[in-house]
Amino acid sequence: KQLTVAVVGATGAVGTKMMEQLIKRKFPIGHIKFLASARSAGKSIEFNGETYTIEEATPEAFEGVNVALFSAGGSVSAALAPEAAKRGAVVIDNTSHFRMDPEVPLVVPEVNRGDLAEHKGIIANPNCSTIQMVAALEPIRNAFGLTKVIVSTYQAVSGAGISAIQELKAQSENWDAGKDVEANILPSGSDKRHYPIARNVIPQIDKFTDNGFTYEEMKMINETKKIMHAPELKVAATCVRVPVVSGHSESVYIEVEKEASIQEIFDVLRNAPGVVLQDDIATQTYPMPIYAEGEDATFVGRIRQDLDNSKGFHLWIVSDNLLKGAALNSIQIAEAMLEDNLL
Ligand code: A2P
Ligand code: 11C
Repeated sequence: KQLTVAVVGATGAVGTKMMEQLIKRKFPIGHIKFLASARSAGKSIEFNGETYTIEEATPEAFEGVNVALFSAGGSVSAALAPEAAKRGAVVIDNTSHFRMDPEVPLVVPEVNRGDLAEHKGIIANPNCSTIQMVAALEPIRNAFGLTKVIVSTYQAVSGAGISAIQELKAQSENWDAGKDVEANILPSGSDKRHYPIARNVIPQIDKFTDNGFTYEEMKMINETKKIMHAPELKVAATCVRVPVVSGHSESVYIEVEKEASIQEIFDVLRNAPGVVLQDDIATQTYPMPIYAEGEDATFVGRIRQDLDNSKGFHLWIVSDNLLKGAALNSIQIAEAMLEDNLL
């Protein structure tokens, strides 16, 4: 089966990776179109050795499209994903706009692939920091149960888009040259104050909600419960931006239901789909973002049993936020739907 595919936000940090993944994974493409804002319409874009012209994302652009991969911001998805679905496309949306809609499956294929069958035209791809965490925790939950998760993140700037990557680079160069350092993007383009990320860490990702947690923290809390079908699971998150280009890292404390040994946790993770165990303190082996960048897997290491609670474990989880956290998971959703005759 050859499909007509649209990539919405093709010029962006995630859109570019989606294009690479479609080629790398040999997705069965009959036709493909690249959509972005009016600013980019008419410009050229290379895909698989051929040159295409970027089109403006409009409702009509989705006529005849089978799969529409959206990563152009929540407001673009809000306006155009229903238009694409109305025209018969299956939308795989990388923004947060539809994620908590009960009509919209929120899917990490290794965790809740079965939810895809319930789709009504739109499927949501979870937040990057949520995806890598649930990919690592689901096999542990299956084996030992899971009651509590407390996570602190160390998130790369590419999560905030190409402009944030450029800002980190410019700030680093200006620091080194002794020039003024300007901040216009982080922690959140739409918030009042901006801080440098070069030589800094910022304990704010996205804006604050009324309860004092940020939207990014609430995404990790709410999305984890939805994906794992675990409304009773206790989840707390602190999300922090660090001066890394790509690769989100997470320090995660969990409590399981049944007694488990470190060796049993190792065995479960060694056999988990999409997970690579990197844990050998004798050789200082543990996951780090510069080595996760460009890789498909979710890497887990530094696993320790808590010293006060035998059912408590500490883990360090790292993955490329633009790949498993975004583009790769989106394409894996499309592949799963194709295999399950949902496309
Ligand atoms: P454009 O390059 O034309 O602005 P990033 O997350 O890396 O910042 O990328 C955002 C992506 O979303 C880009 O491809 C950008 O296209 C696209 N985009 C932004 N605004 C719109 C819009 N109104 N309609 C369609 N695409 C948009
Ligand atoms: C970040 N996790 O690192 C965010 C980016 O809800 O899809 C992804 C935001 C989202 O800034």
